[in-house]
Amino acid sequence: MTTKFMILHGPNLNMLGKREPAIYGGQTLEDVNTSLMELAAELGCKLSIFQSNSEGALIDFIQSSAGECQGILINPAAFTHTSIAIRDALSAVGLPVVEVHLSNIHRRESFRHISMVAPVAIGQICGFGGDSYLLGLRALFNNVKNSLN
Ligand code: CA2
Repeated sequence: MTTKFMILHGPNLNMLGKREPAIYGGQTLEDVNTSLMELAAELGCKLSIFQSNSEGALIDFIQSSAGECQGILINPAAFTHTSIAIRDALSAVGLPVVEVHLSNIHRRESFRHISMVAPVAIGQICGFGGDSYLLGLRALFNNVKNSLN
């Protein structure tokens, strides 16, 4: 069976490349998704990609991953810092989770230093722009591959 991962983008990430390039870079979300799909083809895995500005829609998508995929790569965006509901959904599905951020949340405002998701993730990658996602997918892939061995 081909390994499949869920890629989740949280609120406002649909504006990537269109606003605030000094913080989030010039790549659009489509660019990020294209580079993820290229890496997935190289690794030999499948991706299911979803972006929403709505907390409930993100939670529904996370719940739908049970039995459908082997891991979750998520940039919860601002919900990182607020959403116990997203954390609970991730925890409930019991799949390996990698949290990614474009910016280095630890060198920004103090409210961004706290992540509700980090305690239920196997790891967090931040500060590398679109490369955070690619590094995160590699980390998730290796984690799942090694746990199957
Ligand atoms: O650095 C990241 O990836 C963040 O998850 C981005 C979130 C922010 O709230 C987190 O603290 C860190 C914000 C996403 C908003 O994305 C935009 C993209 C372009 C223009 C405006 C917002």
